[in-house]
Amino acid sequence: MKLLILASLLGLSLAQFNPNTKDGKTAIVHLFEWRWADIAAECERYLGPNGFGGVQISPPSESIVVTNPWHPWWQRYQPIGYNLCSRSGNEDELRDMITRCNNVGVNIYVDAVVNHMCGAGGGSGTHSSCGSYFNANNKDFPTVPFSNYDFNDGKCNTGSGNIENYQDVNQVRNCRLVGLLDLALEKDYVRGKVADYMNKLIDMGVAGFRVDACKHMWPGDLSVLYGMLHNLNTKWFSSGSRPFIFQEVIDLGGEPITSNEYYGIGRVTEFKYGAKLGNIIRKWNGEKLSYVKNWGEGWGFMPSDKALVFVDNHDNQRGHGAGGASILTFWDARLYKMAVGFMLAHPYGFTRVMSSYRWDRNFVNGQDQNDWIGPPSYEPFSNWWDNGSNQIAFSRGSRGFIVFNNDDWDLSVSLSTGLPGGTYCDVISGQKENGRCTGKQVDVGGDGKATIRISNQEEDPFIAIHADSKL
Ligand code: AAO
Repeated sequence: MKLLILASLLGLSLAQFNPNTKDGKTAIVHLFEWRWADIAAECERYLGPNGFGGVQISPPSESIVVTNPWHPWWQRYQPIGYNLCSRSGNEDELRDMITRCNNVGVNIYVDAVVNHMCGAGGGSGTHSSCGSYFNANNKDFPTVPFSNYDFNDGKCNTGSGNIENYQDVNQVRNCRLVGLLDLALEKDYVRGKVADYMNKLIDMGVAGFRVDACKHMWPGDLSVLYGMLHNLNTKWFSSGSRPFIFQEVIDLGGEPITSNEYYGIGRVTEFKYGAKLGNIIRKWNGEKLSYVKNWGEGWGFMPSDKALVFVDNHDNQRGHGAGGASILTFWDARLYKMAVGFMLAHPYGFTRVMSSYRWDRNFVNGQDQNDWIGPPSYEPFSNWWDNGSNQIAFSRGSRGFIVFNNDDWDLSVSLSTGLPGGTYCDVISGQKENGRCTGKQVDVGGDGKATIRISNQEEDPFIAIHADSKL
């Protein structure tokens, strides 16, 4: 009897390590910032037929909408509530995607941002992805609702209220990560609201979660939260299946918080994997490919059945998070393909492939000024400017910018173009030919601004520049 109870307890707790993939598939792909409708089509057209076990999707929860910089990818890591609309699509599109992917044997794993809400400086208003009102100044998030009582600030002991020192465990878990309002997950009420959000997704058919920023939450609180989650939807999963949990904890050594505090309650991201593999394939620090003979635990990684592994992730492919310069990305295509091939072939860990988008990098002192750029699928009408008369300008996201002067006087003004810094060819007065511009040139600064001059005497009193007219 005792043995039976022990077995069932173990069974319960072990279940969330199981990715629930069909036919024992061992790899998933992160479709970073993809739209739900596109993911549904990708599941049917490519991922299902080609043996992918699942997709990690970008956070589906309602987030703040940031306009400076313009709609950065990272705005989705600042929830203002748990309504299900984002720039990837609305709730109906999300449900349709989950259904269609499940129907072709491809699981959906949700990136759950539950450590915090938006940044403390997020302001108040309806600048959110479903248009819901919130007020970051007094920590009021009415759609959940969360209020001032639901945050950790009283327990944080740093002057700034932010995490200042990763060597202090209390700071890391009770203070604000880069200014993000830190939820008090120790409160039953807060856990209940977070569990409701995750359970709604489970009932819709998702197979599990990437849990964001777990280093910043107490493992005990997370354990209770995971225990509150429903079993998976029996339309697609066998009865009693538990949601797969993989927790983002960056542990490259040197800090008091370590991965092993978390792998009792779910899998954990193994960041050492990509950092070391990058060194090996780049042949840095005297590393050689032949050294991977004992790849895995032999390299000081966590146990294989606890690890979620990847060559790069959405943070470190653009200089956020951790891992350093050795991380291989699509920018080093030849080496990157070898690294991904090695990862998929090797038995260590449960593997995640990265699928992202290209953006124009702009390095100033080794820092990419464009590390914020959002996905190309989303090119809204933006950066509107007018002089109250007959001069106007606007951009299409970060892809194109146009200015008109239909006044009887000159236009001369500095404007935000939404475009990455660089020199662009105006495609009204000329065009880009063999890398040169046959018309006017427009210089866009690192801050996206350009000084525009259009005389009212010109034959065509307007200017248009776009991503492909960059010189
Ligand atoms: C944005 C703005 C901020 C602004 C904030 C609030 O950029 O300027 O203050 O809004 O208004 C993403 C972006 C952030 C963005 C945020 C919210 O990356 O730039 O902030 O959305 O919009 C830590 C966490 C880890 C986190 C990582 C980025 O531990 O959880 O920072 N990753 C996740 C997501 C990520 C997201 C968030 C969390 C927030 O994947 O996309 O942020 O939801 C050390 C620590 C790590 C720590 C890093 C970076 O790493 O160990 O725990 O990660 O520092 O601070 C060596 C060491 C390595 C060390 C590294 C860097 O490699 O070995 O341990 O150096 O020092």
